Amino acid sequence: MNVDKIMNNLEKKHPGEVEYLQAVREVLESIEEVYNENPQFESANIIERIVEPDRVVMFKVPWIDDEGNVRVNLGYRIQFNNAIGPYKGGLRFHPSVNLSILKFLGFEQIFKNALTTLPMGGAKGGSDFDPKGKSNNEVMHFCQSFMMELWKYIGPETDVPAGDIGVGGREIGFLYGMYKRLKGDHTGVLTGKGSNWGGSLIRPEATGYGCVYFAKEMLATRGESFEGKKVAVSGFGNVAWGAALKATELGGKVVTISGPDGYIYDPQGISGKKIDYMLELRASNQDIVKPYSFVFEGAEFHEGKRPWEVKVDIALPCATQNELNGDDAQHLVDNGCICVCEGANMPSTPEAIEIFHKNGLLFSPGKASNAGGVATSGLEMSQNSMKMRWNSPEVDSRLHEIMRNIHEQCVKYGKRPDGYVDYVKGANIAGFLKVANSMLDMGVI
Ligand code: NDP
Ligand code: 2IT
Repeated sequence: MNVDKIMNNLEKKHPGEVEYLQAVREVLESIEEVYNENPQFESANIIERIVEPDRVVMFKVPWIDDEGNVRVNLGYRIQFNNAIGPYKGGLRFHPSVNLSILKFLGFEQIFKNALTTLPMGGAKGGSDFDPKGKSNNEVMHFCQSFMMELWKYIGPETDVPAGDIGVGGREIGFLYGMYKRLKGDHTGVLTGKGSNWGGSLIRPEATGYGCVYFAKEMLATRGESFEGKKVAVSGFGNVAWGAALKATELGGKVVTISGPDGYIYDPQGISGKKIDYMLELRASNQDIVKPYSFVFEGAEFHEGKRPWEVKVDIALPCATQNELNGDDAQHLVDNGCICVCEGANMPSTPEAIEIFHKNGLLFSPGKASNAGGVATSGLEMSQNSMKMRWNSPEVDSRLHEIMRNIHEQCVKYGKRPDGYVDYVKGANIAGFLKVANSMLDMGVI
């Protein structure tokens, strides 16, 4: 495999799709060796078939705001690969959403979902709709209009969307309501549903919990744990919230959260009602963390900065892609950080990852350590199919087991002769082999 040649061709076909090209390059570099050792992949042209989505659905979403103005947003669903199961992945509502970002997320989702051990293919979707400052009614009207188009392409055995940035329980409710009305079915077509109408317990917590369970496994390989460790978390949304809860429960002290406006440093630790307050901040639709510093004494707000300058033992980036660059990584290393475990998708830039690897940090890519969210979505699908409901301990223990299993797969394929585990390589190889071998089994389709 000639990675540069493949990337040059891809760049010609998809110029300027920076995030998508970044995600593809990382996977290709990781799997190069395994790919070359298995000529059957080359003869079936697996690479060209895996880097392009099966299909991209793009549509316009007209809706009317509270002042009576007609607004138009773009809607997308990228069905990337369904070799191992129905298409599965979240919907993101954020003004930055474009084809490149959704293709990178859909591509990552293929390998992430393969790692979960559950039968789910990869997909992603969303819109450039900005929930910031919108009323409940506006969000509802937008979601309803979005679903009026999307419902034609999804189904419990075809494609099962869920939440991501800007899409939480409220939005899933509005989307599901419209699907149910159009189709007349009460099925497991979306995950992250309310627990009264088919949602799984623990799904809201699952991504953050899973990320911390994964970090716990990594730390254990060096005889370490969360007990007494200082933890930097970025973001203040669904994933950051779950990660803060579980890291605190395991004895860690979470000292930061962040938003697009800057970060909060709370030296006393973000625990108990301060974590509950994160939910209020998120629900305010205001896109800022600054108010935290007015509510809790002793907390500092650092405008326009990222939390990676704080001295911590463990970093959990849980906000968005490319939010931790080479300089940030060097700060963490200089401050003695031992573990960086990604809760978001691709938050670390390639330069940052190189610095973590060079300095021997425990580093895990999102596709391994944030897989707990989609894994629990998979458990929601199982419960829906069985028309059953598991209790919280049952779901949590399955989630924990899945995260342990993903960690094992990463160690199996990522352990170097000197004992250092390259979790990026491990995750990419394990995910790739499962999907590529499945594609071989089914012929050229
Ligand atoms: P939320 O919408 O609940 O929260 C996202 C957080 O990131 C918010 O605090 C958001 O603020 C902030 N944010 C968004 N853009 C920026 C930016 N440019 N700079 C700094 N902060 C920013 O989303 P989630 O918690 O669900 O998602 C967070 C990350 O986790 C994403 O990368 C997502 O893909 C990933 N993920 C989510 C899963 C899930 O189950 N929800 C599963 C696996 C991964 P605001 O929105 O107000 O701008
Ligand atoms: O990035 C992700 O894995 C998610 N946003 C969750 C997807 C899902 O289908 O639960």
